[in-house]
Amino acid sequence: MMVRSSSGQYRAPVRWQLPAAPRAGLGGGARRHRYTRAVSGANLLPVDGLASLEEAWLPSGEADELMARLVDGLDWQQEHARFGAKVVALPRLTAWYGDAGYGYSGVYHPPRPWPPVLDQLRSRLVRPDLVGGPGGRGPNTVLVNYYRGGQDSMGWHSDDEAVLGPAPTIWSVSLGATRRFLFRHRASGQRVEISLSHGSLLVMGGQCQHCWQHCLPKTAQPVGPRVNLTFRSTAPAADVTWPVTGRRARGAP
Ligand SMILES: O=C(O)CCC(=O)C(=O)O
Repeated sequence: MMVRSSSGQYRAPVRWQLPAAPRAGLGGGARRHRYTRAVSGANLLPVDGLASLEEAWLPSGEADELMARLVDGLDWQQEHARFGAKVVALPRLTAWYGDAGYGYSGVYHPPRPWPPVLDQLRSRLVRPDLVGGPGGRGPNTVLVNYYRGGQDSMGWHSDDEAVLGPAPTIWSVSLGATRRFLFRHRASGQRVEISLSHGSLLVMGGQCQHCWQHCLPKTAQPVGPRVNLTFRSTAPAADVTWPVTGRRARGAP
């Protein structure tokens, strides 16, 4: 397991080895690691993928202002997804912008011009020291999710559509209420739990999307609204040449 350092070199992570306590109910020897603190630059995943978290990526004043602008200014949509014969309203509002389209669970977002505020944010994500940072190629699309309260959520899924490439990098910026975010290893069921707070940046890369799923569970706690932006490097569907592995069931309530 290697992590990219600020000098661009790869090194072994040193801080993710927390005690692994067996938990009842997860089955198959699955284990849960809890992270109470972000470790910038270190890999949060014990195997098969990269994920790094910077808690105060945006200063809180800037994050407050950005949240207010996005909540008021974006063109939020209530999407409906198809799961077999069932059509369900997704438990969140969404907006999509960028140079390519994107589809999942029967939802399709066509390409849409960047609002300047999101284009500026995107340009700040092109940093060689971010885990999974793509030698110069930054994000060209963003999916924005608006969670109005604790009952809004995102179900288990991976961002592994062919248009995201064989080793997708996902840059995830969170604003507003702090929420739990879980990873689950597809083969072993092992889980990793983190908290995504106001102004944080989570970067997922390497084989993370192929070997792990992730979700944002509902909570019974009274929590305020939250906006999450997942910036992606998305190829036009016509340009996709790698094998399609995508298995998608995002957002089931
Ligand atoms: O809101 C989040 O933190 C998760 C978003 C997510 O998983 C996605 O958009 O694919």
